[in-house]
Amino acid sequence: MKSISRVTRKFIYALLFLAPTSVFSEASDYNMPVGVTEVSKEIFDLHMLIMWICVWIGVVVFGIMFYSLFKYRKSTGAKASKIDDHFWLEITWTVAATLILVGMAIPSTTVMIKAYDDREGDINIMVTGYQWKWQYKYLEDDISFFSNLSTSQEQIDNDIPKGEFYLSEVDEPLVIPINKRIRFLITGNDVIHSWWVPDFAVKQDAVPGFINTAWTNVPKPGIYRGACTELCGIKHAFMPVVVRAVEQEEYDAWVVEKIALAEAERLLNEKVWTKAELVERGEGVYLKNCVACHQTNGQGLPPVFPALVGSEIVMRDKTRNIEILMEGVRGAAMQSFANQLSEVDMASVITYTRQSWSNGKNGDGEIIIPQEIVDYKNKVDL
Ligand code: HEC
Ligand SMILES: [Cu+2]
Repeated sequence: MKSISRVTRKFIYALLFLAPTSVFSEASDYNMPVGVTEVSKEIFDLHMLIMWICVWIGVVVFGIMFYSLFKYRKSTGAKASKIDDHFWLEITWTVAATLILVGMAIPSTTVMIKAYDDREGDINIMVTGYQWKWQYKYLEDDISFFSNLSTSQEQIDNDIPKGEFYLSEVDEPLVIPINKRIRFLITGNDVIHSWWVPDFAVKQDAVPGFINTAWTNVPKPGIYRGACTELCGIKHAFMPVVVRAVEQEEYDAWVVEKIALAEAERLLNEKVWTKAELVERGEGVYLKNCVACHQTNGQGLPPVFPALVGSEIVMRDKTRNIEILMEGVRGAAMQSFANQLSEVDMASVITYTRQSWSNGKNGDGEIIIPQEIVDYKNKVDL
């Protein structure tokens, strides 16, 4: 190898040994994250093992190939030899390849069986993907809520600097206790989404009509962030996953508080509401649930998302207005909000759209009180 300078030779060594080592080290930004759970660590180790096997196969195969190309090149007078077949050589490379494949299949199957174990968890949580948010239902505790993106529109529009967790923050994260087996039952409400938390090595498609499972057991408290990883419409990038893993006591306290809050919410149905109170509450509900499509100013994005400003239904057809919100519109992005909003929130968001912008002035001005939503639910037996 006299013709290759020392520098070039060093460079080739660096490429062969150092580059993969640094790229594939645990700390590298270019590598897969290691994660925090046992399964995620095993998946990482498996990935490294298979990666190195591939790297070395590549080194050997390309090494022999380039060496032969160089050594036996035509300009040095090399003559091609004529070999038809070679019994033992062929047996050897078939057996060697089979052994390598089986050697890879054993550790990967072991890890996969563990990752896809769908036995019941200590806590079982139903995860439902909606356009564009996640719903979490704790099956044992009867807790259910939505997790919405909380990054402000100003940040998205570049009107103010972006925060540290830009597009990776939500109003209400999923809360789970550490050191417990948590099983997720994952499905979709409208289109296919995918629930992904890299630190748990959990990534599972959320398919309408099917329930896929995943599980985790998080050893250390912390906030873990992920995202929807199935292209699910224009706001696909706006439905992050945030999981808060806490100590058992903190989790128990959270459960008690959530149940109390839900009860307080139910009691609000009996309160006598004024128009101003409904509108004020409704604005918050609207900003959280409706602006993605109908926009803050109620103008929508026609022709796909209709304007609520000047809508006949919103201004004058109370019955249909309630019905649309409760049932959704089949085949359109307008989903049913019956299970997403409490009766109070439903009444106030409808009232808000009826009173806001120019609708209050031009419409019939009627408000909707929570009891009307309760009555609707009783009538159609939701
Ligand atoms: C994911 C997008 C999306 C979200 C979120 C959404 N809507 Fe809609 N909405 C639509 C679409 C699309 C239609 C048109 C449906 C059709 O008739 O084809 C619609 C129609 C409506 C209509 C009927 C308007 C008319 O004149 O026909 C009302 C009222 C309405 N939405 C209110 C709301 C309210 C209130 C919210 C929040 C609680 C909301 N929507 C959230 C997409 C959305
Ligand atoms: Cu999605």
